[in-house]
Amino acid sequence: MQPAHDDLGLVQALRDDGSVDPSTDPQLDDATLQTLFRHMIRLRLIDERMLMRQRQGKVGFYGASTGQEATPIVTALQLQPQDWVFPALREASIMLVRGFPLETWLAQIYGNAADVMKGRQQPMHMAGKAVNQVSWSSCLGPQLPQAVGAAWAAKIKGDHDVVSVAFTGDGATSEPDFHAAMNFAGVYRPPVVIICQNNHWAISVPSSKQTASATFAVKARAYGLPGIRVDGNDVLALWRVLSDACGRARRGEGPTFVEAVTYRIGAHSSSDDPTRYRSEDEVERWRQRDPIARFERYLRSRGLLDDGGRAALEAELTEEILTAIRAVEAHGLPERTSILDDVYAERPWHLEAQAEELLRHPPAPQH
Ligand SMILES: Cc1ncc(C[n+]2csc(CCOP(=O)(O)OP(=O)(O)O)c2C)c(N)n1
Ligand SMILES: [Mg+2]
Repeated sequence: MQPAHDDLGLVQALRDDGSVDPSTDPQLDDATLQTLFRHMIRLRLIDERMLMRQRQGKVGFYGASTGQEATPIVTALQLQPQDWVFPALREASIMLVRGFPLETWLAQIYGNAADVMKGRQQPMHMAGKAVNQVSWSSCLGPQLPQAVGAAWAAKIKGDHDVVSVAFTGDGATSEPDFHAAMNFAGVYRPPVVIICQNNHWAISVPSSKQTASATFAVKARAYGLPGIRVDGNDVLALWRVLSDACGRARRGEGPTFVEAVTYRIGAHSSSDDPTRYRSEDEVERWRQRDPIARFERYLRSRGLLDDGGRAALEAELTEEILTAIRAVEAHGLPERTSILDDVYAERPWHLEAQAEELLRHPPAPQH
């Protein structure tokens, strides 16, 4: 595919009947296809379990990726250990694909004594030094200039072969940081890939109210970088587009902006009720284009999956997830006085006094 694929067309590979368009087929081997499927199912099961945990009051907040599994999972499989990821709300799973332990990842959602961040982050702000993944910032947008800056630093330092990948939602493209990042990327041409997951909604605001541009991809033209629009529920098309974009960055050929067209099947987060602003008909239309179901049809048509294999995979992954959840839930809250740690090398007298005062009060009830 040509790098300057910046028309408004949608790159697709998987057809509805489970066959593939040969002109965009990345021709992945069986093992890669199965790895992709496994990670997507794993993410869906984790989301299901964690939303239940949120409803049970075990965790405060959760933001699921249901319907949007393809983009983070395909991205993760393009990355090498030295690459950096600057996510938005729905890409924490990239850490897991890159080998981050599930238990440590889950502990960051619980924020309990098992959490390496000592419960100081909000849930869903997972980060991992070992996998070069930075926590997102809660406010929309800052991860984009951060990623472009990290890529620019790599370029200046001569760290060839280090790619930064940044994510944004459709809504966050209205933030000044998006425009600053795109402009900087266009001018300085660092090795960065900026991916917009256009899931059609920014909580209750539809993407039609977010921009007057015909697409999000077309915005890249104004900034002088290639913009590509890809079916974000089509694993094979994503592979084609994202391997191209990461390859270009890795070879020093500059940045790419990718709009992945997808849909958030569930609520924005555990704090949202989407029935108040969108129709069940719309959701149902997108359920028909579920990225996992579409991919599954393809795997079955290639003889790589059958009912038995599907059930065994789900049982195995469910067991893994429940075991990890149980292990994390066995921990209590972090040591209360740890809130005073990590500011000074040694705790000074006034923080000692605060620690003593804190301990004179009874601890908060545990779940
Ligand atoms: C600067 C800022 N404004 C508003 C919010 C509240 N907020 C959190 S998520 C969100 C919607 C984000 O939509 P989008 O960028 O499309 O990402 P999605 O959640 O759909 O993946 C909003 C408005 C925020 N976190 N930061
Ligand atoms: Mg959105």
